[in-house]
Amino acid sequence: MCGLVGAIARRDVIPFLVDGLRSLEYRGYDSAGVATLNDKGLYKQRAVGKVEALAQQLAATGMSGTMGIGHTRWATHGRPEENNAHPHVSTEMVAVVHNGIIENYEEMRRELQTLGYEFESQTDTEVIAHRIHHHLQSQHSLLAAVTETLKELEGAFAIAAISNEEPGRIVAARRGSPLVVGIGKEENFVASDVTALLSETRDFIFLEEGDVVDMTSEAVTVYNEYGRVAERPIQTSNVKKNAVEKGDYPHFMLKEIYEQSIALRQTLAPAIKDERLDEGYLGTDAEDILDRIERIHICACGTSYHAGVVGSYLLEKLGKIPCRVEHASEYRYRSPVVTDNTLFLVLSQSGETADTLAALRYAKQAGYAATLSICNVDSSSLVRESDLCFLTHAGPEIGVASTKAFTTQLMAMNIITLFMARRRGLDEAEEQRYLQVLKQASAAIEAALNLDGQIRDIAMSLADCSHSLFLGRGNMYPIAMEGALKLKEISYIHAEAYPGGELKHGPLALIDEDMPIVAVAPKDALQPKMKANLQEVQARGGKLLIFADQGSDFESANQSTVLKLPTVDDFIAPILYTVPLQLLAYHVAVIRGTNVDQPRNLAKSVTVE
Ligand code: HGA
Repeated sequence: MCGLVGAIARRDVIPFLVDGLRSLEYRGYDSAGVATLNDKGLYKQRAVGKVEALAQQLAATGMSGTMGIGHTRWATHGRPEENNAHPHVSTEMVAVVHNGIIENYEEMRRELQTLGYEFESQTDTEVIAHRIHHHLQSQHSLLAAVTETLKELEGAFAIAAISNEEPGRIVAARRGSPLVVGIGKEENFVASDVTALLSETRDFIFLEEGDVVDMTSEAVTVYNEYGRVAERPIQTSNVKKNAVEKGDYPHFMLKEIYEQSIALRQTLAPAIKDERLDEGYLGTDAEDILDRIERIHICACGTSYHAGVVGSYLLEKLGKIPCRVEHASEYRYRSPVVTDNTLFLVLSQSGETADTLAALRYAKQAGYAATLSICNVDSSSLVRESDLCFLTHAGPEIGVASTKAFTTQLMAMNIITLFMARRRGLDEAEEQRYLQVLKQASAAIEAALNLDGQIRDIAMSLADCSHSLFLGRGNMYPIAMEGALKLKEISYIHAEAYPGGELKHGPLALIDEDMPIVAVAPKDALQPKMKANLQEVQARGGKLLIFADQGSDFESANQSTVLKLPTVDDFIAPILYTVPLQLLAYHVAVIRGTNVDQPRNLAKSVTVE
């Protein structure tokens, strides 16, 4: 959340900063700004709203400079107004951009006020600018002033700072929020994410926790948390620039829905070795660790949490291992009891989700047998800090509402389930059968995508409603939760998910002709029960949209519309049934005219608690 970018070169970097912010806009988009140092001194421009508003202002003012920092904001402290937008400036001398939260900002603010500093914003960020300015009075350099300031800050954050006393320098630091340095030729860059830098370089240094980077156009020096020069490898990224472009699709979300078939294939392939699922893919110690595991404890947030719930059903049913799952934001504040030989499993698309990362760090101190992450970003904190990792290969996901990252997490859960199941009686032949089923997931998704036109037509019937219910049973319940989350995230329609059997314990009271019910009801052992639940709805005048499969005997009638998906093995049904729900949410949102890729109040990669 919040994206920051910085550049130092021998050319005008303002156009690059603006483009970089456009790439980072998925992280926050309520206001944006840039600051540069040029012959007129420290100059900043900020605008409320999208980066485009900033771009227009910059074009009008003709601002230029060979170095600068920029920011696109997702407000945590202070409303999205121009005075709260970054960069924040102290005494026309220091400018700062910041991602994260400074937890002790109130006391710092009071202290700075007694020192005579005046505040223009309600942000926690402004204290950083003033503290750096304050330290510059006694320290010999921007690097030293930033380092002193970092000692005083509590919280998780990344910052970049410039000072008009050292116009050829950017100092940036990472503590809890991601930050990457891009290495160019006589120019260097820094950003929250490589996507902002791909137009300029492929060579990156992924900063580690506590790192401070001192950057000129000629040199990059990284200091570790103890203030010592740290050797950090330069890694060459193979992410393609067009992987972060929309191409012919009207929205990233639609592109990413359509990319799922290939993303699933890419996720499965590296986990197979010699025609068998390979535990070594999780890490060198995987076999030993999995041998010792007797329980699994899953933590995640949002969409990843739903993948965790699907995983818990699979792990208990097929993997025969006790498993629990909970929200990462709750976990570490409730004094959890840690049982022996328990694996702590976390899921996060970005690997920087603050709550999940904090849960992992808590768990590492709490006596679990080992930690395992399922993540889409190999350079992320989550991957680096867990003992084992299942890397999904969804490719960059830009739409704020997660799609391909979710279905590839489900694929990872399937594979991990088989790793556990093979220790608990699943024989080789059965495992091979499941592997063949996993290989069919991509084709099944393609068949589901063929329903896109029909789903678009049906979306009209939901577009004017204010509330909706999603129903599922068994492992389709978390898929109903995910469908409801997609709809509310991007269409702003209130959507709630219930297990079908829970309906009569309360929500049935809500049913009338204005409350559409979306049911996920493949032909599985629970379909007869689900059918009975749906009859209870129909008997009360509720309108049904049912996603079933070719083999089931649901038929469209007056009050109900049935869409049929290909029949697949239960094992991959959660992956398949996710797709029509994503398309439904997408088309409803398009009809309602919302900002599909950047829905209000949300941002991707939730790096604040
Ligand atoms: N706390 C700062 C930065 C917000 C942020 O990182 N959001 O994800 C602010 O409110 O401006």
